[in-house]
Amino acid sequence: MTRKLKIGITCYPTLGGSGVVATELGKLLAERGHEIHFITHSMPFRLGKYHKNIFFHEVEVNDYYVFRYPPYDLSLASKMAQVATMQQLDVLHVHYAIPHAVCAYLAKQMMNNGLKTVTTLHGTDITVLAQDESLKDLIRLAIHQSDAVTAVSKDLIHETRRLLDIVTPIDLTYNFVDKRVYYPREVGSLRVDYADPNEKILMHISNFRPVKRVTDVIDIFHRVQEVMPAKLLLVGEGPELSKMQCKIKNMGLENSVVFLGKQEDVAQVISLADVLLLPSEKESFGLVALEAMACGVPTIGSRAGGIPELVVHGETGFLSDIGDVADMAQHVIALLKDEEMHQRFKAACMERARHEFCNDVITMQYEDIYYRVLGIA
Ligand code: GMT
Repeated sequence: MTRKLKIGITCYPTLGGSGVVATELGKLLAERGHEIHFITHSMPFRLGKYHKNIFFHEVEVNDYYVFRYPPYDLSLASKMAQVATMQQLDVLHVHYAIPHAVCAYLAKQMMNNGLKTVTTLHGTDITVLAQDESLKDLIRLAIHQSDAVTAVSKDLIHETRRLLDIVTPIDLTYNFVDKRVYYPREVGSLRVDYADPNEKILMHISNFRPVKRVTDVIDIFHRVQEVMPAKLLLVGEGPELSKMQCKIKNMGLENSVVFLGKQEDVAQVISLADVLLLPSEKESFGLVALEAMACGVPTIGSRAGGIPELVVHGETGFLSDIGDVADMAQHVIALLKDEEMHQRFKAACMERARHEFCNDVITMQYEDIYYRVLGIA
């Protein structure tokens, strides 16, 4: 029997897809018998109830009065080294190069005992941060000092190589969803709270940052609503919220758009939608489109980054050039007017999510990477 491992995981516990993927991966590895130690500043938001084999170590920041900016990164590196020693970790798996991979490198230097580190790149750490010349060398150092580096799409591997001149190997590990959680939920009774029976539901879920192009979401909806009765449900919160509210008011769409705020049970909420809109400027993968896909909801979006690796144009959704809201609206209308095509797309979505982005397969890919860096065949 292959040896069970002790794995430390660090991620942004309260934020976005990278935190979700890291937490779900930890839960799945724990189910497979590995011992998982989350080392983060707060409890990962998807961790939920008690799980066998999972432990949480809180990073406390030292706010000694001379510090104008309390040094979270140094506290994290010390905590990583402390947990690695106490728990005799085999591997530290960090999600995000900055600062987590840099902290892991520091922890490794402190330990000097062969602790292995794996870094998963999620996108923003490369496509946004690596544009900053002052951070480039630091990100490059973090990548080169990791024993293995993975990225969540082919596009992100390509971008990492292009922006940072990285030539060392990067493993492809697509995002995944747990098929026991993500499946089409029965939402008939909930749906009536948001839409009349003859109305279609369009949905967008994100952190409302500029890269998500949330105003495009409203423009697409506006065009669709001129042709067919529809509602737009917006899930999430973020910096573009006020701008969105203004635009909705100016367009007279207040009665057709509902803000649902942040939602815990994404599978339940997504199951309300007829289509998901994802017109992002940048998107290394687009986890939300996979969550929708697994719940049988096609995505209409942009050809940004890794989205085309996930959404098959004309089979599980439709893709247009970034900013081409007229084309995206046309796709929504065509799909929602044709019930046979919509049902075909829904079935293709579930099939693709289950087979191509299956939690079991991707968890085993990560496991293989851990065994490889540890030299265990
Ligand atoms: O998209 C965001 O703003 C959040 C960000 C994150 O750090 O969670 O998402 C990134 O990682 C996700 C998980 O791998 C990917 O699905 C998202 O595409 C990626 N976001 C971007 O590349 C903009």
